[in-house]
Amino acid sequence: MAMAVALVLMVVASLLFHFLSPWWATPLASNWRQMDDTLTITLVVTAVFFVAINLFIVYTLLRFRHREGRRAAYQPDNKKLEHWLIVATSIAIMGLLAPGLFVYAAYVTVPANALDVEVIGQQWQWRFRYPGAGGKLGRSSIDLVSAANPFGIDPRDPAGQDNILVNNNELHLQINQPVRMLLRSQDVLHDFYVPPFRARMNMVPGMVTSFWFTPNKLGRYEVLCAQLCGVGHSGMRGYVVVEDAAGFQKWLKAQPTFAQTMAPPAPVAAAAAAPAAGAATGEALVAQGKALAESKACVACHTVDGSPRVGPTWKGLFGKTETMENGSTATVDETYLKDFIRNPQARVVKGFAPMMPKIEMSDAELEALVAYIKSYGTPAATQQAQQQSAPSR
Ligand SMILES: [Cu+2]
Repeated sequence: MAMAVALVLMVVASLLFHFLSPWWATPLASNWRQMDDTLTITLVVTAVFFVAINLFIVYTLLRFRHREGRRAAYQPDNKKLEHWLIVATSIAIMGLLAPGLFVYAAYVTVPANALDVEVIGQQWQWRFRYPGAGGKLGRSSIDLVSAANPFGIDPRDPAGQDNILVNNNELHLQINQPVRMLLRSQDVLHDFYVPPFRARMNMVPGMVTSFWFTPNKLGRYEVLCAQLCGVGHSGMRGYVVVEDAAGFQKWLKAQPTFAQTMAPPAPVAAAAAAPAAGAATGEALVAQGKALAESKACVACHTVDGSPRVGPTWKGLFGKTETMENGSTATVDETYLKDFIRNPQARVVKGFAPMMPKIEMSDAELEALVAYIKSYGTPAATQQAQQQSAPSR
């Protein structure tokens, strides 16, 4: 009797939880209503069986409960019942699987007018590439990845020269324009997922996977990595901005082409790289470093408020004396930070696991990031460093 009551309570609680739960899907912002419909079908079919099977058990518990003087009947098989069960479960399983096949067929049939956009995942950041005026993405290879060429585009392939590069975590798309997302990973398994689009796909090192969708609602949506890809996984975030055609074209024009990024540094970048810049540039440099710390997901492992996470906090780090795993010590100055970021596995700080990934950064980017870390250093150390560096410049 207690078991029967427990089962009824479990069924009622499950149904109440479903209808009263605050966790509902985000509003749909793409063409994939079919994904939601498929999920609803799955939920309804499994819910009907869940309720029916549990209530059937409750019925048998009550109907065949122990009574004095009554004996159980032995019935080893019942062909008629077996046939019925086979038919019913077959129909239910077909009902569960068939809609998914139709939706998947649509998911892999890309419309002819779809714009190609490449997404590159790396622990724990996103990059994006669009074809330029030539309409083609140039050849790329993991072997060609370097600080100057983080996308690994083949400089000898003419098709890659006009490719538009977005070396941060914000992707822009045009409303009602179908896009085919071409996904690559530079290290481990990742998964590009924007919940309101309902479309996602794993990113597998060594291959290009793809899916398509049409964003149909203006807005700024969060990108998540949906495959556990290391300690910084939860910080692997980005944004997709869906805007009108004019806004999208304007944004796209402001992004550099591959040829431009490979050209000798522009005067602006050179100024940012020069440490002798004035106070205003110093602030801009710190702001640039902050943006980098966010887009490269440094903040997934390093805090700026003193609380420890996977890596050392940046609060009070600059100027501090760090002890290494092998007992040696080192003062955290600009050279130390740059060396560490450039080659994170070369030495191990005591108390921390050697798990920091190598993130390709240009000299200018590294300068900005170090300036940002420095801005959270101990006040005395920062002042000292400024005094030391001032006369020599
Ligand atoms: Cu990831």
